[in-house]
Amino acid sequence: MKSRRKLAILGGEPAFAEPLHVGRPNVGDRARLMARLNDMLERRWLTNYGPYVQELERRIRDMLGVRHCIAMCNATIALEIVIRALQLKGEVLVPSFTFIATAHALQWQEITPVFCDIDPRTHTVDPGRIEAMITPRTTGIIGVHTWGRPCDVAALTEIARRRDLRLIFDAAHAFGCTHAGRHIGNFGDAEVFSFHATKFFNAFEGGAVVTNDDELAAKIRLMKNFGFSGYDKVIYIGTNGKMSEASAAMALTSLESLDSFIETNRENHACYARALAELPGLTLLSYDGAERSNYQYVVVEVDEERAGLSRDALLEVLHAENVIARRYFYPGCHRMEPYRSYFPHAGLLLPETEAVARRVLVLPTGTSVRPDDISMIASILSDAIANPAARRSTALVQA
Ligand code: T4K
Repeated sequence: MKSRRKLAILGGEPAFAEPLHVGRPNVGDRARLMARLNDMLERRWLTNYGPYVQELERRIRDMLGVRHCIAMCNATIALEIVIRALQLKGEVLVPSFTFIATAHALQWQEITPVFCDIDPRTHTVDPGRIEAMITPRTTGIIGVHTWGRPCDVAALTEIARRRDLRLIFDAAHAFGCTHAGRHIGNFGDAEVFSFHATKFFNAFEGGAVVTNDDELAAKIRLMKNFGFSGYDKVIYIGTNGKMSEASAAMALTSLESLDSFIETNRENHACYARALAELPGLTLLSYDGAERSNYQYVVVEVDEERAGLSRDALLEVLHAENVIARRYFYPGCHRMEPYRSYFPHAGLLLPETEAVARRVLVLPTGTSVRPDDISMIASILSDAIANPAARRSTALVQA
């Protein structure tokens, strides 16, 4: 890793000479990765359910204790395929406080995402509000395990059963996490992981569908390969959702470092907790110590009144110091196109989503962030809060 020169905050230069990004990829053992890529080239088997993809699926299945794992090119296509395989149509309930891919995976297939508000304590969809939004056109619910913190799985499962709806979990953030002692991946009709470069466990680009439903798994497996069931036989409409061997090689290499990535994230999170504890108006979201978590997001909620600065002002300060923090998932899917044109008044039913989206600041973590970086980030925040008028401004924050 390149060393970063750190400069005095009060000087003319940013505190970090090189940007410290949210979403910096973790890279496992490079020699192992290169050896795998070399073998792949020797074999001349580059994609279409090659040996690395098969090994990855087997390992994930064993790790999660789930019957089926189908590796995919990314989580967005994986969501689209699951939605299609479950024959969802009409309306599907989904939180607005999520990455836009969750909503787009529905709208792409002309299914209406009906945005449901979140519980402000958990940032996941509020089951208490779901029922009132079910109409005769509703066919399913997509819960999102935001930040890797599980949804209220029991309540959503009960509603889905009673109202005869299909239940999918967008588990893009939740690889390696458990809920009620079981691995995420075992709940609902199916769950979808993302292995994108910015995830703590990455395959360059990638994702996976996991399910305990044999019939659904068989259908998804064919659908991700154009619907081919044999050399010259197509039995479903399908698409190209296949993971490449190069991605699987990266994923297998990441898997070997999974525990150490999680340990680094956990230590970084604890370090942030100590460093931010005394700062007024900043609350670090915690993970349930009784479950296994991947700690891949460091999420801070900013209380503007107590901090004396808004979330966006703090973001500006951080960007000026080369700390590329993010305000996921601002402003909420319902305020992005095409949804804001389709449902211009959706915000009236989403007060908690709107409030949380204004408060959240995501800070850098992962293997490229060290404890002294975290101390520096905390002093930048502390100085900004102590001297709100003296902050350096930047053009990086977009309207
Ligand atoms: N569902 C949920 C709940 C999700 O959060 C996501 C994805 C999905 C579904 C869909 O999964 P995929 O189809 O992507 O598998 C990033 C990721 O691209 C996206 O995968 C992720 N969620 C989302 C939360 O974050 P952006 O628009 O923020 O990407 P970008 O290009 O701004 O990069 C984020 C940061 O990472 C930047 O500060 C730069 C840094 N970065 C990024 C890459 C790619 C690096 O340092 N190196 C890199 O190679 O969406």
